[in-house]
Amino acid sequence: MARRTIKRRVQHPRHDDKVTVAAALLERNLPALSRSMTFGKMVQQNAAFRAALKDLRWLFPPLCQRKDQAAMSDTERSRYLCAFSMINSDGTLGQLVDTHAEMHMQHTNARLLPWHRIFLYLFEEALHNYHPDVCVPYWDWTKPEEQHFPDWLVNVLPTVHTPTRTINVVRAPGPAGGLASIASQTPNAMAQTNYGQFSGIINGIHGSVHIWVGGTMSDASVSPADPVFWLHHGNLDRLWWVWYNSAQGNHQNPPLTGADALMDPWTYTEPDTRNIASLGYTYI
Ligand SMILES: [Cu+2]
Repeated sequence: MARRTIKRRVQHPRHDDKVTVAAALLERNLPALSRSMTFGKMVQQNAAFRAALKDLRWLFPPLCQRKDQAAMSDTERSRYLCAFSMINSDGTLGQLVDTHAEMHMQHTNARLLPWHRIFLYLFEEALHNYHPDVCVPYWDWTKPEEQHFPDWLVNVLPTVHTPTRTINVVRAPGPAGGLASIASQTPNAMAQTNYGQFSGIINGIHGSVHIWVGGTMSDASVSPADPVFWLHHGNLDRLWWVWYNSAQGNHQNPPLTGADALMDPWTYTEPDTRNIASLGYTYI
């Protein structure tokens, strides 16, 4: 498959150029992205284009605004599902599912949130190849009105071909009361003043929701094949951002050093995960 000439440029970034460095990291970490690229991204990654077009702000996508799934319009939902099925067809989703099935210590209390922040970011970037306006939605199961499986996803049961397997998504959601009782632990997590304690409780809620959804979601070797995986992790990522910026969180970072701070198999590190704006998104 023809690769774009931009590939060569971004492998040798000028270190004074944050946008190019970010683009190089992205290129190295999700090679499938070089298969297609939006015009806006091409311009962003090319210093000469950027300089020439600096007054054309509309060409540069603003921060991705990640929304509550319950607040999405029908159009936004169908564009998310369209982009999801496109990255399923092009093989990117399958690669992400296989990466999640590997052992990267991504479910320990300290690594759960930063590792999955990068995972969601790479997924969102892949969606942008098809719909630059689509962002990862979040499923806010802390709200009583969202304590059931999202209706618009009930009949979305894709078949995902990974490089090694074929996964047919299935589910068996538990009773609404079960989800409410899992979610009732959230205020306790948010009240913690220590990252490890916060993340430990969040990790428990995380796993319980996976099991509540059941089927594909209850098995970490296949769970990202279910489109709701990304909405569930979107909510965890959002809660982390809220806690981090709260008085209790007080901008504490996960206690990770050395190899533990490398978000393998990618080249991102824990400090790369600290600011969601520098990863190009925000929560609304
Ligand atoms: Cu996971």
